[in-house]
Amino acid sequence: MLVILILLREKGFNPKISGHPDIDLENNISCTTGSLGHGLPIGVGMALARKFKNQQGRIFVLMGDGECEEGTTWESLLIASHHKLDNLIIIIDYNKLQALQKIQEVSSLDNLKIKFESFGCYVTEVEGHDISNIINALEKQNIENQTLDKPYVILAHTIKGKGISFMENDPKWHGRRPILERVKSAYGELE
Ligand SMILES: Cc1ncc(C[n+]2csc(CCOP(=O)(O)OP(=O)(O)O)c2C)c(N)n1
Ligand SMILES: [Mg+2]
Repeated sequence: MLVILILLREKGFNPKISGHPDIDLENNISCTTGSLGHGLPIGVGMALARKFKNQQGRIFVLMGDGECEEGTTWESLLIASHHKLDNLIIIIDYNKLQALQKIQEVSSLDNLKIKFESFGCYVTEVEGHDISNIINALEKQNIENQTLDKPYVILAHTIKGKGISFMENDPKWHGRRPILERVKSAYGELE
């Protein structure tokens, strides 16, 4: 969530940096999604509207793996595959953690690829830390998905806190604020 706010700032917008993006049309945030499970249904509605209006363009939804536990995910996918929304791209941050716990300990998602496929999606898996992997997967969708008539899911395998040794894969950093010393060492590691 925070990453999206920071990227918007890089693009010249000035969203309020808080825990979650709140609706703020001036700064290009058209919906509030801090409550998990809302982004995909909204994205499905946008993609469907484009189909109805014969509009070009794709809708991108970035979700957490823990977020997939929300029932709205699977309700939305029923609609998305029924309407053959091949203009919908869903990128899953597949870090196997949800806030302060391991997903496996809370409510196992088992094989997420098979789950998405069984809900009528085309699924590809990538290592999610190299942006070129995501770009390749998106280009592949452009070329190969034309005839699939399905939503396209990119399962991006990631490590939470990647690149900062004391944070990597440690769920306690989900919402904890590091002291200044640690911020400095994190900047050092990220160069
Ligand atoms: C509807 C709803 N329930 C609970 C929460 C509290 N919550 C915030 S983040 C989170 C875990 C989300 O897991 P994931 O999507 O995997 O994100 P990650 O922790 O990997 O960043 C939870 C349960 C919330 N924001 N919205
Ligand atoms: Mg997660």
